[in-house]
Amino acid sequence: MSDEPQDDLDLRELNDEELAEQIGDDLYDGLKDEVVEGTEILLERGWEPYRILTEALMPGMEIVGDDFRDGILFVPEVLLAANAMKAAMDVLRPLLVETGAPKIGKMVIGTVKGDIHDIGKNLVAMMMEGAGFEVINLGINVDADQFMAAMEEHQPEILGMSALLTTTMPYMKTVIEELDKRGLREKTIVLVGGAPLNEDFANAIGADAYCKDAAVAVETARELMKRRHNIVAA
Ligand code: B1M
Repeated sequence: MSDEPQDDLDLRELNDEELAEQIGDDLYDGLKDEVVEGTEILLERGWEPYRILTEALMPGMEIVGDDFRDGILFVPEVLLAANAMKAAMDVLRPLLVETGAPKIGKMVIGTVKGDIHDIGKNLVAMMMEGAGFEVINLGINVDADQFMAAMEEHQPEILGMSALLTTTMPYMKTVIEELDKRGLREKTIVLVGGAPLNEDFANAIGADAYCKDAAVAVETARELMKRRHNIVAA
């Protein structure tokens, strides 16, 4: 992103704020090793994994998204940035999911049919695991039959769906209708998320909640599980 040659830049010489910004720049440039190194340095300096995600990695990805939209970046560059983001998430994953707590619920999650964006969905999966949920991550391009097979096999309390494209988000409704047909809708908490969604859309398709980010997904899941237990106990 910057015009300066970065060849001999020592990331350790940067202060926290500069390093967070540099990680964003390196992410934009698809420099996987540098993004991983910067992430490790911030961890060594005591940054929480979620802070690294939200203050270093995600701002970088947002600029990638804007420049992709504006025709400044193209798919190959965005793929490199996505790979760098995934490599950093691999470093953070064990820290985000480590929990000795007993499992508090189960969630099946996937990116819907026609859509291959998985970074946000994987982040939600990690944060949910970290919060004590068992997560069955079905991956990308998941159709209604695959969702239903997983619901029947794993019997989760929660179904999570992700969509990043305006063309794929309507498919979430198809999945909810299928859930209904099989008599599973009433007993399932349906959470949806992804950049183009909003609360009105979630209401319109009959989901239980729209989650704007991974932290909200965790809070919402906890809250709806609590309510459900209270109803069952009452
Ligand atoms: Co795509 N892409 N992309 N892309 N891509 C977007 C989404 C786009 C907004 C870029 C743009 O134009 N500005 C645009 C969509 C426009 C639209 O429909 N409105 C777009 C497009 C057009 C496309 C293609 C069609 C491009 C093309 O081929 N011409 C193509 C589609 C392929 C397909 O899916 N069939 C395509 C391809 C790709 C890549 C493969 C290159 C790559 C994906 C790599 C991968 O994921 N493995 C890619 C990327 C990386 C992006 C952007 C730049 C970044 C997405 C991302 O990872 N964000 C994206 C621009 C953007 O969103 N600003 C873009 C970081 C991530 C942490 O955030 O995913 O929003 P996000 O997840 C958040 C929340 O949304 C929420 O929590 C997450 C964490 O806080 N959340 C959930 C998400 N899922 C949830 C599920 C839940 C709860 C919360 O369940 C309970």
